[in-house]
This record gives sequence, C-alpha cells and structure tokens, in this order.
Amino acid sequence: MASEVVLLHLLHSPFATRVRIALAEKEVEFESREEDLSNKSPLLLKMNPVNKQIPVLIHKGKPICESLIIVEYIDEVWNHKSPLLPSHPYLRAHARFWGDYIDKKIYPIGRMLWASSDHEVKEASKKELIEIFKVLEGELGDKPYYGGDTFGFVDVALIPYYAFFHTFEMLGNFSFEAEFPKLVSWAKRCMQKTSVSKSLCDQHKVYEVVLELKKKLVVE
Ligand code: GS8
Repeated sequence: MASEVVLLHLLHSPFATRVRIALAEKEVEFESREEDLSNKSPLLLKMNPVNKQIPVLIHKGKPICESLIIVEYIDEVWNHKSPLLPSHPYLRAHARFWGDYIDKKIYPIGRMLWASSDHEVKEASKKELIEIFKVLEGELGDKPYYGGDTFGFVDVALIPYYAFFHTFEMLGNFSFEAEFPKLVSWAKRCMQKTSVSKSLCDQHKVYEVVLELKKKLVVE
C-alpha cells in the first residue's frame, strides 16, 4: 500500500460518495480500491474490524471509518482550501445535527421502501420518506446551499442521495420535481460542481443496482 491516501469504497454507496466528494473538494489524490461486499478484502477486514463496512479512508496507513467522521477528518487535515464545516462552534453543531438527521433517516427508511415486500410497510416508509424530504427542504429554505452561500458539510452529507432520487420515485410513485422543487434546484446546483458530478453514480445505474439487490432479497 504505497499511496498516502487509499479509499476502500463502492461506486454506488452514498456513504462512499460523500468521501469522494470531500477528497475532490480538497483536490486530494487517492488510490481507489473498490470492494466486493460479498467477498470483503482482508484489507477491509483489517482496517474496519468493528463494522467491516465501506467507506474506509486509509491515511498514511491508518484507517478512519464512518463517512461523516471521514469527511470531518478530511476537512481538518486538508484545511488549505474549501472549508466544509463552518468555523463558528454553533454553526458547526448545527451542521452536525443535520448530518446526523440525514444519517438516521434517509438510508434506513429508504431501505425499507425497497427491501420490504409488505405493502403496508412500503406505504408507511414512502410517507415517512416524503416527510423527511419536506423537513430537509424546509431547512434549505431559499439558501443556495445548506450552510448559506457556499457548498459545505450538510451538502456533502445529503447530495449523494440525489443519485437515489429516481429509485425513490420509481418505488414510491412520487415526483421530486413536483413535491420538492427547491431540493431539486439545490441538487442541480450541487451537480454543477465537478467534485460532485464526478463522484455521483448515475440515477438509472443506482436503480438497476437496487433492483438487483431486491431480487436477491426475494430469493434468499
Ligand atoms: C454506513 C456504511 C455502510 O452502510 C457510514 O460510513 O456512514 N454509517 C456508515 N456501508 C455499507 C455499504 S453502503 O450500502 C457496507 O459496507 N455494508 C457491508 C456490510 O454491512 O456488511
């Protein structure tokens, strides 16, 4: 492992996407190692023995785990440009609150929407997901980005889910454009940044991956 910065990741993972965006914002070169989660590499098991999950950032041979913790680490270590967290303690706490909200809500509820075969569970998760995006659109308000005028921590936490919008629409039978126009404008604004557009997976590709996973769940 000769490189100073190595990323164990997966292209369609929203958690890994956060890390790729943060590294791109800071213009940090890294060695990319994509994992096969059905056959985890010895390196992944060694570097994240507790959760055995991607993403893992390996910096000078030392692992950092958990996507939002990794994003904070990147922001602190490569602090010469594009600050992601605000400098004021209150604003930092506020940004971390929203990062935590996104983590606790979107993936767990979104997963229920595609993984459950129970109609009632699906309907309940769809309703809850819509409520979550309503809250997130409310927090954005009329600001260009979550932190104000510049792209920052909460944007990094949330924008990877833009790749899942098509999947949520297909499985939940609703339209982001119709329900959450401000959120869609924000996402398009973020996508104008190369750091974001080059890090996100295509929405249709993500849908294909989710359908494949769904099939496997039904068979098993
Ligand atoms: C979640 C990482 C995760 O779920 C973070 O980094 O923010 N809280 C963590 N990683 C998944 C892939 S993304 O779908 C993973 O590695 N799963 C493998 C497993 O759980 O065995």
